[in-house]
Amino acid sequence: MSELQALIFDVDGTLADTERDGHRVAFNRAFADAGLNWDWDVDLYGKLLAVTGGKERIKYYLAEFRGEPGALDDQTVAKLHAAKTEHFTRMLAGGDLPPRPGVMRLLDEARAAGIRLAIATTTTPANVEALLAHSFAADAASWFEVIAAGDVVPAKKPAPDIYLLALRDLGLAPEACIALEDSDNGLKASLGAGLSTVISVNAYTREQNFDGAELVVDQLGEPERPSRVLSGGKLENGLVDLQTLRGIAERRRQAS
Ligand code: XBP
Ligand code: MG
Repeated sequence: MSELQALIFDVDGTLADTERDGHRVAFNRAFADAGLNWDWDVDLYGKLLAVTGGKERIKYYLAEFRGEPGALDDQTVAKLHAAKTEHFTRMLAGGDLPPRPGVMRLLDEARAAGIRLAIATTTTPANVEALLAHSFAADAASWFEVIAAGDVVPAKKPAPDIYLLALRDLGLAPEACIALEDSDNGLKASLGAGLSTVISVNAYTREQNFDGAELVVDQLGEPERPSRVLSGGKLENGLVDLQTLRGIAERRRQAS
């Protein structure tokens, strides 16, 4: 089995805290534009996050929270969702959603060390491009060798499909990679693809079940703001860094 060669990042909730003040607000703006008096407040949105993918989430809301399954046809849902994407990417262009602590630090360290980078996400590709360009750097998309996003796979997370696609495009076995996630649905997807996984929780995911993760932290850590480990051992210097991640890969190699 090989040593660590690549990191595969989730986007929403992992690279940046995009859900509460980003996607949620964009959905509500799109609903208002369409003349719908739906309001996804912070609590309700937490419940709606049980389903990944914006179009799927709208349908879930109709079925489970309004008792109107199928009230909007697929084309109408897709149009509503496209308007939401417009709002979301415009918000990102305003620079409103910064990277989570430790993310830029880890990306910089990985790039300097020649560790390959990939993305495996449920979100629409335009959202990933906008987030990387506006919240990271103009050329940040080029840091990632593979960006697997959105509707390119038949089943979204918690299905493993998007991670399997990223692995295929990287040409790597899961043992050579580590996934970085923030949610139970994301963890199910990465574990399903055979990937060791590090979780950085956020306000929406803190209470979820992360059995099977190698490490669960509150955030990836900066020198002036160390990570707090919630489960999975301790960190030498308060940072989820390459040393931490190589250690996880090495332990797996030895256990095999
Ligand atoms: C993220 C999602 C996404 C976003 C919205 O899940 O569930 O649906 O909320 O994106 P993950 P779209 O972080 O596990 O990939 O509206 O573009 O689908
Ligand atoms: Mg996520």
